[in-house]
Amino acid sequence: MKRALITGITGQDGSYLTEYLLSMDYEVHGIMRRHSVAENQNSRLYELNGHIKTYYGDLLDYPSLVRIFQKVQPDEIYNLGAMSHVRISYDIPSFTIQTNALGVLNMLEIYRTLSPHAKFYQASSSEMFGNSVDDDNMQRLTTPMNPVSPYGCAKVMGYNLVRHYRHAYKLHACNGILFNHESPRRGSNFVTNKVVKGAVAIKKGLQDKLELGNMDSYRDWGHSKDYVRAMHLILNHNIPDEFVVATGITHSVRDLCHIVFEKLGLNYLDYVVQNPKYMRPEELKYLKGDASRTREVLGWRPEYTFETMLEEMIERWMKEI
Ligand code: NAP
Ligand code: F7E
Repeated sequence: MKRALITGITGQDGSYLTEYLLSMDYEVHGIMRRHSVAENQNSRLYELNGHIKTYYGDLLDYPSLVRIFQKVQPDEIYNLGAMSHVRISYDIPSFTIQTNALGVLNMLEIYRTLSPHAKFYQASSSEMFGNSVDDDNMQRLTTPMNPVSPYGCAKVMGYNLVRHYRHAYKLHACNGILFNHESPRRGSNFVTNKVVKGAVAIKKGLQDKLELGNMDSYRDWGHSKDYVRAMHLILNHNIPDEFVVATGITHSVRDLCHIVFEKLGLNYLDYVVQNPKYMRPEELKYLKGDASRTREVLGWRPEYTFETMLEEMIERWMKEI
């Protein structure tokens, strides 16, 4: 039985990855932060109670990480823990850089000293590219990284540290550069779930307007369930390496609103208003990822489409609101 250790297990991806690994008979261990409302700290993991082992820890708390590594002795390490909200990273830049960059360094140091034979996956992000776009309007491994947010800057540091540790210490450490991925479990302050939740509340007569920021940025949106399968494939490829995970299809925030409201029989133009509060000091305008190498080398394919993913998200809020 393989033993996996997941940081960020309470998050969107952490919870889906846990379910996926359990379905393959892994023993799953996860690092959880203390939250003042105890019910909130593992709300995405309720159904897995009794099937996983969790430990209080923090990427910035070196002693807790050492203790957990010693106890678990993992075969596979998935470092998904991060301050993952790009707009909020402008508000709390120092915490973001510490968690998303120095947190990776902490993990790598403990990995190389205590579990050097394990495999290490780092949750890298398309936000690292910033506004760099290749001539064919896509981003790929060779696209220059010019981040435009504290979040993106920290992720570039984490990405480079993983490559450096792999080369310097001959470790099986790899990066997945994942483009945006969503699900019914997505935080409701990310744009997809915010739009779906708001549109459903409007449909049910509980809300009049939906306030958004920039509606003219484009994102390559996939489903978290498909992307956690890619994480496992990347980690278990015989050569530790970098891989891009994306759908290769891009939509604007405006398209997103149009599709979601239309599915509910509404016209978004009647309800969506812009509020400068949700604008960013510097916007990443356009993302469209080239995952052709990931498809060819790892045989990865997404199962969800943009539309089936949004339908699943609408279903969640129709039940919940
Ligand atoms: P998420 O739902 O926000 O989950 C983030 C997880 O990190 C949560 O479990 C959170 O714990 C934990 N965390 C935050 N700060 C921590 C700290 N200092 N120490 C330990 N754990 C900490 O994010 P996600 O969508 O699942 O994303 C997973 C990873 O992939 C993140 O690293 C993210 O940056 C990266 N990524 C995401 C996307 C995407 O589109 N979803 C794309 C590319 C890369 P709490 O629940 O206690 O806050
Ligand atoms: O914004 C625009 C916003 O916050 C998407 C993270 O998972 O993916 C995610 O980062 C777009 C941006 O995701 C609102 O300006 C408009 O252009 O859903 P988001 P993100 O910033 O792309 C990357 C790959 C990650 O790695 C991150 O961890 O939507 N937008 N109006 C808005 N965005 C939000 N959140 N709220 C609005 O009201």
